[in-house]
Amino acid sequence: MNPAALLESTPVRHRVRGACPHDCPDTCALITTVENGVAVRVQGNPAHAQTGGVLCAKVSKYPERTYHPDRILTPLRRSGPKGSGQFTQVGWDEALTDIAARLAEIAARNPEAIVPYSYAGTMGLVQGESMDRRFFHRLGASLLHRSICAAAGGEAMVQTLGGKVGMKVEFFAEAKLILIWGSNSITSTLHFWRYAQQAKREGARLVCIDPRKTETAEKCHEHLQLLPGTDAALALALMHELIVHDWLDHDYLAQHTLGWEALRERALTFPPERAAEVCALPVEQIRDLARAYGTTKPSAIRVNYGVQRVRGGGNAVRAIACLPALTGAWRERAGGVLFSSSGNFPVQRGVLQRPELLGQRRPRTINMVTIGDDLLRETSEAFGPKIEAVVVYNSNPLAVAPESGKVARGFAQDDLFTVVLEHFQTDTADYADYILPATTQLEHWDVHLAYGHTDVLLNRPAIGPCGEARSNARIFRELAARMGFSEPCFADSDETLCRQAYGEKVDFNELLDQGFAALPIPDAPFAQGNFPTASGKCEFFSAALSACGQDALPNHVPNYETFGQSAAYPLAMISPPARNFLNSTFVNVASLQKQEGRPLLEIHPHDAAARGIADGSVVRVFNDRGSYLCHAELSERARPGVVNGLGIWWRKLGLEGTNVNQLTSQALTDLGQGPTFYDCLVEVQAAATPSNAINK
Ligand SMILES: Nc1nc2c(c(=O)[nH]1)N[C@H]1C(S)=C(S)[C@@H](COP(=O)(O)OP(=O)(O)OC[C@H]3O[C@@H](n4cnc5c(=O)[nH]c(N)nc54)[C@H](O)[C@@H]3O)O[C@H]1N2
Ligand SMILES: Nc1nc2c(c(=O)[nH]1)N[C@H]1C(S)=C(S)[C@@H](COP(=O)(O)OP(=O)(O)OC[C@H]3O[C@@H](n4cnc5c(=O)[nH]c(N)nc54)[C@H](O)[C@@H]3O)O[C@H]1N2
Ligand code: SF4
Ligand SMILES: [Mo]
Repeated sequence: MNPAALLESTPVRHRVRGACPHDCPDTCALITTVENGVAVRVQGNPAHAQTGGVLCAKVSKYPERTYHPDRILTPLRRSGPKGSGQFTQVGWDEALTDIAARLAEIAARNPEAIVPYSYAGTMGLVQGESMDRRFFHRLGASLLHRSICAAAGGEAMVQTLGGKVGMKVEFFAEAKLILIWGSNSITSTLHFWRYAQQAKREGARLVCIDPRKTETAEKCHEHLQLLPGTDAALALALMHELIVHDWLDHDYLAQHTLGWEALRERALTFPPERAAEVCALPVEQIRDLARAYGTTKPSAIRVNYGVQRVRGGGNAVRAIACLPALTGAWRERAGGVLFSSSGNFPVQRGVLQRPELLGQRRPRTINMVTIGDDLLRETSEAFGPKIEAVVVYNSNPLAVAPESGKVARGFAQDDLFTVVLEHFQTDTADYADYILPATTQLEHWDVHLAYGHTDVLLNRPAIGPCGEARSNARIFRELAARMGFSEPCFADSDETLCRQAYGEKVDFNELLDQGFAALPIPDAPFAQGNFPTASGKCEFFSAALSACGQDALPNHVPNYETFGQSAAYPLAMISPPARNFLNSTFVNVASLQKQEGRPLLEIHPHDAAARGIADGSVVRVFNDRGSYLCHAELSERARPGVVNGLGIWWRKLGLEGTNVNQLTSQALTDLGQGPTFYDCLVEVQAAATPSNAINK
C-alpha cells in the first residue's frame, strides 16, 4: 500500500480510508483504525461531506461483525442432510476442484441449468459485478434479473425522467417543503435525513407519506398515513388540485414535458374525494398537501422504495416523478425529486463484466423474485432446463426472497448443487453443499457508486483476510482457472478491476489520495429540461410503455391483494426494514440484535382487541401461502387495518424457523418485474407459545 495515502502510519497504528459496502443510499466514506494488524474502530470520514463523519449504529459495529466468533474462516463441505447446517472443514484446493468439476459436468449438458444468485450484500463494483459476471458469461449460465429491490421504481424513473437521476441530495437542505414519500429516512438513509433536518431548522415543512407511523413520520410536521399501494391515487389528486387552482408552471410544461394534455385529462379524473377514499385519508389532508406543494418554492420530493413494492409500484413512482414538472420545481436546485442517483455514474460495465464472453449464446434470465417457483420447476420448453446448480453470493435468498416456504423447498432438493460464498452461516448457507469464506470490506479492495449521492468512493483493505477468507473476485478468478478459462481478463487482480470500473471517467489518483471523487453534475440538472429521455423532455406520456402494451400515462393500479376485499384476510401487512439491521445482514451481531429485541408484528390496539391479542403475546400471522409465528406489539405505529412485520430476521431465529417472507408473494410489479412484498393480505390470531420460544 502507498503509505502516503494513509491518514496516519506508525509501526503499531494506522488509519485507512474505505467505503461502506452496504445496500444503503448513503454509501459513507469510512476510516478504519488498525492497531497491530487488528481493526479496532470504524468511523465516518469527516472530510467527505455526505458522510459528515457520522455512521449509522450498524456500521459503527463493524469490528464486532468482522471478528464475530461465528465468522466462516475456512471452506466447508456439507456433512448432513440439506438444511441441517452440518458441515466439515475442507481445504480450498479440494473445494474449488470439486466445485469446478460439478459445474463443468452440468455445463456440458446445458450451462443454463446453472444459476448465479446475487444481490447487494456488498454494493462494490468489484466484489459484486465484475469477475463473477465474467465467469458466468464465459460459462453460459442463466442470467439473473436483479430485481429484488428497486426494479419497479427504477423502470419508472427511466420511463419518465430517462434514468435514475434527479435532485442532488445536498440541496434538500435548502428546500422549503420536503415530501418524504415511502421512506423511513432515519432508519434507511440517515444522511439524507441530516439534510432534511437542516432544512427544517431553517423553516422548511416536512411531510411524511407512509402507512406506518415511523420514527421519521413522528419528526415531520405532517403525516399522511395512507393504505399501502395507494400512492398513485394521491399523486394524481395532487395534480388535480394543481390544475384546478392553476398552481402550474405553464412555460415549463410547454417546453420541457411530453403528453401534458393527456396527463391533465387523467389527473382530472382523480378529485381529492376519490383519492381520499382509495387512500383512506381525510380529504382535507390531501387538499392541504396540494396547496403546500403548489405554493411553496422550492419543493423537493424524496421518494423511496416503500411505494414501489406493490402491484402498481411502477405507476406510483411515475406519477410522483411527474409532479415537479407541473410546478416547475426543477428550475431551482432545491426543487425536484430524487428516487435513486445511481444513473449518474459512468460505470464501464462492459469492461467489468465482459458480456462478449457469451459469444453467440443468449441464456435465459431468471428473476430473483421468483426463485421459489423456479427452483421447483421441471424442464420445459417455456422454462428451459431444470435448475441443477445455484451459486449464491452477496445475498441470503432463504431469508429475503418472497414466499420462502417454496424457496426452502427448492433449496432442500437433494439433486440441487448449491455453493454459497458468505461471511456467516446464514439461512441460505445452511442449505449449501459448499460454503466458501468471503472477505469483508475491511479485507478487500473495491470501488463504489452510490444511489443516494453522486460521489465515487474507493475502498482499500484495512486488514489482511480473516482466517482463509478470499474475496469474491478472487474466488471466481480461481474457479475460472480450474475450469480452464484462459482469456486474459480472468487474470485481472482486484486492484486492476478497481481501476477498470470507471476507466478514464474518474481520476483514480484522486480516489487513491482522498478516498472519494465527486461527479461533475450540474446543481439543477433539469432547470432547462435536458432530461436523458429519447425526447429530452419529462415524459408524462411514454411511447415506450405504450409500445409494450402498458398504460402510456401513470395511473392508480390497485394492489393484487386489495385491502377490504378478502373476508379471510382482512389485514394488509407491510414488512419494512428494521433500524438496526440491514436487510438480513447484522441480524447475528449480538449488540444490534439486542437493540431490535425479537421478531415482532406491530398491530393497532383496536385490531388486537378485536382478536383478543395482548401486547407481547405470541401470534400466528397467516394467509394461503403460509404461516409465521412471532410476538405482537400493540402499537399506534400501525394504522388500523395494517400490520407491520419489521424485517428481515434470519429464519432460524424465528419461533418456528420462519420469518415474515413465509407470507409474502412472488407476484410481480406492473413495471420492471419487481417484488410485491408490501402487497400482502393476512389474518392474525392469538397463538400458544411454542416450547422453543425465545423469551427475552
Ligand atoms: N437500517 C436499515 N437501513 C436500510 C435497510 C435496512 O434494512 N435497514 N435497507 C436498505 C435497502 S436494501 C433499501 S432498498 C433502502 C430502503 O429505503 P426506503 O425505501 O427508504 O425504505 P424503508 O425504510 O423501508 O422505507 C419505506 C417506508 O415505506 C413505507 N411503506 C410501505 N408500503 C408503502 C406504500 O405503499 N406507500 C408508501 N408511501 N409507503 C409505504 C414503510 O412503512 C416504510 O416506512 O434502505 C436501505 N437502508
Ligand atoms: N419482506 C421483505 N423482504 C425483503 C425486503 C422487505 O422490505 N421486506 N427488502 C428487499 C430488499 S430492498 C432487498 S435489497 C433484499 C436484500 O436481500 P440481500 O441482498 O440478500 O441482502 P442481505 O439479506 O443483507 O444479504 C446479503 C448477504 O451478503 C453477505 N455479504 C456481504 N458482503 C459480502 C461479500 O463481500 N462477499 C460475500 N460472498 N457475501 C457478502 C452478507 O453476509 C449477507 O448474508 O431483500 C428484500 N427482501
Ligand atoms: S449502512 Fe448506510 S448509513 Fe450506515 S455506514 Fe453504511 S452507508 Fe452509512
Ligand atoms: Mo433494497
